[in-house]
Amino acid sequence: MSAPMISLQGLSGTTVFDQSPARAKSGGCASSSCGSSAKPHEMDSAVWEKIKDHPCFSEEAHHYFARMHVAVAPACNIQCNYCNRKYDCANESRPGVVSERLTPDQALRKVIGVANEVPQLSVLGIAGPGDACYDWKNTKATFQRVAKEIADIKLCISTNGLALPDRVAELAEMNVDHVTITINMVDPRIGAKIYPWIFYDNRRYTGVEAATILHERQMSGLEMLTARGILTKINSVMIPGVNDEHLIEVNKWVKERGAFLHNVMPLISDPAHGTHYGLSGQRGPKAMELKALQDRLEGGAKLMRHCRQCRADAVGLLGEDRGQEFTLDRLPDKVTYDASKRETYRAVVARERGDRLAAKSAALGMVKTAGSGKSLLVAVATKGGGRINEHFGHAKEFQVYEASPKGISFVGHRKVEQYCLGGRAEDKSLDGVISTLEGVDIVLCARIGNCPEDRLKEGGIRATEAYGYDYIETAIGALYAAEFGSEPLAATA
Ligand code: CLF
Ligand code: SF4
Repeated sequence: MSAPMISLQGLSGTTVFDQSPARAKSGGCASSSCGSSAKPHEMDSAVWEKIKDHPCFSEEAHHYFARMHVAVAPACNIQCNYCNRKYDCANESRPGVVSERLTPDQALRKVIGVANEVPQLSVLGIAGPGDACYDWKNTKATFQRVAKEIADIKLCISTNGLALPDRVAELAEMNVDHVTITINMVDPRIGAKIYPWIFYDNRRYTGVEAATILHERQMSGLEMLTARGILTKINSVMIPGVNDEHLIEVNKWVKERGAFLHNVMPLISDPAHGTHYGLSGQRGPKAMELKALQDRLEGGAKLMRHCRQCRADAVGLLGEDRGQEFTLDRLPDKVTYDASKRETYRAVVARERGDRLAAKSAALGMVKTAGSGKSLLVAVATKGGGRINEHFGHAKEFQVYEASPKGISFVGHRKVEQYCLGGRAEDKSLDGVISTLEGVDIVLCARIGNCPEDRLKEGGIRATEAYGYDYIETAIGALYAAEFGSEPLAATA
């Protein structure tokens, strides 16, 4: 039986949950145990209510819901060696990207403008461009204005933690349910290699003394949030040779203090960004090094593996970037919130989501009974909705899943340069895609040409469009069963 073909296209702007095989053939290039994936039956219902529409706190939700950031908090109270103040806070966004600074009133106009056009919008985040808890006046004024106009939007904040203990009471009062703290160390001697200075209590501290204060404030802020039932996500930047091994200890500490998720992100280090690490040749980890560390962390604090290190003015589903459609000069001077598109979208998603959950459960059963101890790494081209609905040549990223007797887990994503641009395929980009997909066994996409399929094969990676428009887990379950000797599932649940 085929999965129902619900069209969300009219509601989702430029993001298309395209489920039509007919469309697929007509265009395009011719040539875990992850805690954030947990479902209602696997967790406390109050917690599920908090995360079910949050694309960062729930892997499952990130297939359907979008966040936006407003850059209202430029001031920062520490220096990180991976940050250049010319750009935005690299704790929660890619370095090298500068966003449009907004006043709280401008931010409100932008949020309403986006909410009227992007029905997937569920979360407003403030992630800088400096530190949201230090630049508190702007952060608070923005949250208050937005909450008054759009009562059901979730408020989310990201901070380095130094000023956090002073803000916890007000965060709770404003119903901010989701807080991210960047914690890169619990040993100040390691901290001194990451933070050259902090500014605290009207003076500047350096070295181990600075890192000790930062560490104590971070732990205290985390404990205070846990005590109030506010969900916390810990972001850690993986810096090879500096804190990579140490993040195992960090994971233990934050788990003990009630962190909901731990998100280990790769250091992005480029001399062009002018950061200390970029200029001194400190490298970031490779995709497989990051995955190996995340695998070692399984069993500790639950991991987030679907972070996209998005822009500080990001708008849209994780992995897509619609920020440039909503710059101030493109917004009307006066905007009035219209809830209708978001409400209709939610009703459609509720139905689609239930159907996908049933399909996933059937696929998991198949994988677990396949009788093989082996694992399969699968890269999926998707535009959202939990389906294989993107052409190979149009993909800007692949979502990576691992199937094993333990189940089917989302284990990360790999960003790539789009291979096919306007019908023209770039050989150089294809080389890059093949090298980025290192370690992957099979690529699933809605459409792929003979040429890239053959080139992938030469690189030891199989690719197929046979499961185009199916649910991701359904296809992986069928593949795994076919691969390891059990009866394959039907192509759709
Ligand atoms: Fe923004 Fe961060 Fe809130 Fe999400 S992002 S403040 S928790 S709404 Fe999400 Fe972007 Fe990763 Fe951040 S994908 S960088 S984890
Ligand atoms: Fe830069 Fe953010 Fe670190 Fe401040 S907290 S120095 S803005 S990366």
